[in-house]
Amino acid sequence: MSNLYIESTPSEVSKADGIHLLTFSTPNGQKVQILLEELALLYGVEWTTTIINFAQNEQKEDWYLRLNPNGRIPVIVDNTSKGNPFPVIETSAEMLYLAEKYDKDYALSFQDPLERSQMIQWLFFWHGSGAPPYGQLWYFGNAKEKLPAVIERFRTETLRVFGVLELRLSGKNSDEQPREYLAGSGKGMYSLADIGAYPWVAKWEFAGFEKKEMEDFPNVLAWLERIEQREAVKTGTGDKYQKKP
Ligand SMILES: N[C@@H](CCC(=O)N[C@@H](CS)C(=O)NCC(=O)O)C(=O)O
Repeated sequence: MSNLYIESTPSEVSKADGIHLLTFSTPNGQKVQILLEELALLYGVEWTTTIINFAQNEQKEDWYLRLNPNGRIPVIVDNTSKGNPFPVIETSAEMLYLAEKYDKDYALSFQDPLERSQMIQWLFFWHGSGAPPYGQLWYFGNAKEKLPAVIERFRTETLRVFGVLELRLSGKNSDEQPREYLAGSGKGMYSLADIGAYPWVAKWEFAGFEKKEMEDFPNVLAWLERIEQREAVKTGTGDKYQKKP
């Protein structure tokens, strides 16, 4: 047995023999949940899942920190690789890992190096510039102690980032026409770049933004509508990933 697992590791994790996902259905968890559901529909990819108990801070327990020293979800463990089980942390790295392994027809990623670079740019954009202020807005917005200047800072920054997505999708400044998706030539193609940002942006109402504010981003709203209709998106954000009582 590899030293990745210890006595307290749940057996469903240590005994898994394929791809194993450890998640909780937050926007970060949903990125990887959606991608796996897309890969299941496209290629019949199978995996097993452990829903992490946030109420008990399970993601900070010793056994979990062996898989992800950062103590956050999601994590995937690839038990199909040669040698020891291979853990992958950080959502964007997990998505790239899964796409490289399974998306042989480039249905959700790109073969062309420049289009692939665009996909990675927008994936990193959300990972580095979108999720951090949005996550802090979420945290400070729900904190007991209200710090108006802090909330305002992260609120304004999140709106600014929505504006960046709007500029990209509107096609202004770069393309001649609006785009349907963040990466790819012409109108673009649904890819990891969209899956990375979607579950966060889709929660705008929950995060306290108003319809009137969002009307400044018509191309983002149309992009959300386009993506939310996908079967894999419905499953990846749905009941399947709620902890059973
Ligand atoms: N940069 C990380 C962020 C992961 C992250 O922040 N996950 C949150 C849920 S959205 C989490 O595990 N929070 C629990 C905690 O901080 O203890 C990634 O992209 O994987």
